[in-house]
Amino acid sequence: MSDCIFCKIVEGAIPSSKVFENENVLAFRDIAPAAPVHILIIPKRHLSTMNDAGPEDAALLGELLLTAQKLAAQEGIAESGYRLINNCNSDGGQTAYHLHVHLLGGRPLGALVE
Ligand code: IU
Repeated sequence: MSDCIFCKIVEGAIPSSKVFENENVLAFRDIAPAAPVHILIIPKRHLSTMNDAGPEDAALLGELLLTAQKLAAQEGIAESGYRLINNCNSDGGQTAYHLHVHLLGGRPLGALVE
């Protein structure tokens, strides 16, 4: 999508601190980290929210989670623990409308919801 910042990051038009990339998935460090490790894992193909994923995206959604698992190990937080978050739409706290999974860790994380 032409006005999507994460699509521009995928295209390389906007720089990012990239930690992983393959043909389907990109992962980069969040610009406003909420924890020592804060990585966003996104599909390269534009999906605005979790609501836009269908059965045809099952493998892609699995790849996002398995990428997060791999990056947690790479970042050294697999054993101490981490949290994966997807915020969907306004009540979910979504601000960037390109589907993404947050990988957070490196410190004890507090309550699940405020
Ligand atoms: P949310 O789940 O949509 O609320 O999260 C969006 C995240 O994207 C948020 O943590 C931002 O700091 C982050 N982010 C980014 O890393 N780079 C950007 O250019 C923009 C947002 I815009």
